[in-house]
Amino acid sequence: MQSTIKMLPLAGAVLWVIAGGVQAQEQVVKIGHVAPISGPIAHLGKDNEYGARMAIDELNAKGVTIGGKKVKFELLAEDDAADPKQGTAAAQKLVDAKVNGVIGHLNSGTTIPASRIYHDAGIPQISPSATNPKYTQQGFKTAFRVVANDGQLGGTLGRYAVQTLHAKKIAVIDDRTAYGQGVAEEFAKGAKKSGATIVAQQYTNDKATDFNAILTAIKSKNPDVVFFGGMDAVAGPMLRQMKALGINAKFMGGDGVCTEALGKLAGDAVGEDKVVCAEAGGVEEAQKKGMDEFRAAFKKKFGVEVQLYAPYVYDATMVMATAMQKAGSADPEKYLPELAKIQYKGVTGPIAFDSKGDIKDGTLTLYTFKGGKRTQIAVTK
Ligand code: ABU
Repeated sequence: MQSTIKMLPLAGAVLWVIAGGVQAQEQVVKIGHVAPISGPIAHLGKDNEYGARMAIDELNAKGVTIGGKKVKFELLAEDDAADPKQGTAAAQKLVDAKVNGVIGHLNSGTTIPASRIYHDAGIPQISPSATNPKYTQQGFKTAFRVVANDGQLGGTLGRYAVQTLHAKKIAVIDDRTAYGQGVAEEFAKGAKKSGATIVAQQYTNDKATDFNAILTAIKSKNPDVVFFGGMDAVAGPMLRQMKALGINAKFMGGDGVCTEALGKLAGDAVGEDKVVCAEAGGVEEAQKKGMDEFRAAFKKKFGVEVQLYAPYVYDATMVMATAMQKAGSADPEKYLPELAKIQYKGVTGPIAFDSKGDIKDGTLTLYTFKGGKRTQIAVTK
C-alpha cells in the first residue's frame, strides 16, 4: 500500500497522519511580536523583531517539549508603525489569531493601549522596551516588562546632569509621545530636585525634522544641558541643527536616543562626550561575556549590529517559553502564574517580576559617544 502523508490543521496544533494512523503530534505555540517595522524608527523595530526571531529559532533547534509534547514555536510578527491606532489593530489581529503570548510592543504609546486588549483576552504580554510607568500601573496581571521604567531612567539622568555634569540651566524638549513626555517629566523632576533650573521647555513630534524655531528659543537661554525625550530618528537631525546654530550645551536623552544608530544619524554633531544617554537595562562585568557572545551571534545571523533592545526581546521570549515549560502548558491561563514568579538568568541579567509586572532590581547603563560610537560610562541601579 502506498503511504499518504496528510497534514490536518487543528486549533494551535498540527497532526501528521501517515496512511491513516497518527505518527507524531507536534503542538504549535504562537508567539506574537509587535514593533514599528515601518516609519522613522523601523531600524529599532527590526532590531526587536530579530531578537524574537533569534529566540524562536533557538527554541525550535533545541526541540523544546511542553507537558511531554514536542512543540514548534511560530513567530507572528506585526508592524504597528509606532502608532497607537495601528498598535491596537495589531493587538486585535494577534488575539484573533489566538496567540499564546505576545512580546511587545516596542513603544510605550502602543504598548499601553494594546495592553488592555491582551488583558481582556487573558494573553500574557512582555514588553522588552516600553518604559512609561503607566504600562504596569493599570493593574493588568497579563502585563510585564524586562527593562527599567522612566521613573528610574529620567530620575537618574536628572541627577547625573546636575551632580556629574554640573549643569545649572537645563532646556527640555519632548516629542509628545507617551514615552517622550514621560521621560522628560521624570528627568526635569530629578534635575530640579538636585538644584538645577529648567530654563526652557519646548515640544516637537516623533516625525519632525526641522527644529530651528525651538532651538533658536533655547539658544537665547544659554543652557548647560539640552534634554530630549524622544527617539534617535529625531535626536540625530536635532543634534545636527544644534551644531549649525552654535549651541554648545551637552545633549542628554533616555533609552530612545541611546542607540548604535545615533552616531550615524547625527554625523559629527554627536561630538566627543557631548551626548549622555541611558539604556533601561545593562549587565554587570560578570555577565558581559554572555552579552558579547549574544551580540556576535546576532551579527553573524542577521548581518547587522544590535541596535538597542534585541537582547531584551530575546530574553523576554525565552522567559515566556520557560514559563510555559514550567507550567507544562502553553495555555495562557495555565502558564501566567509561572510567568509572574519566574526566576530567569538571561543574557541581559537576572529576570524576575514584582507584583506590578516590572522587572525587579532593574539596571541602567549610561553611555556617551566617542568617535561616533556608543561608549559605556557606567552600569547603575
Ligand atoms: N523606551 C524607549 C522606547 C520605547 C518607549 O516608547 O518606551
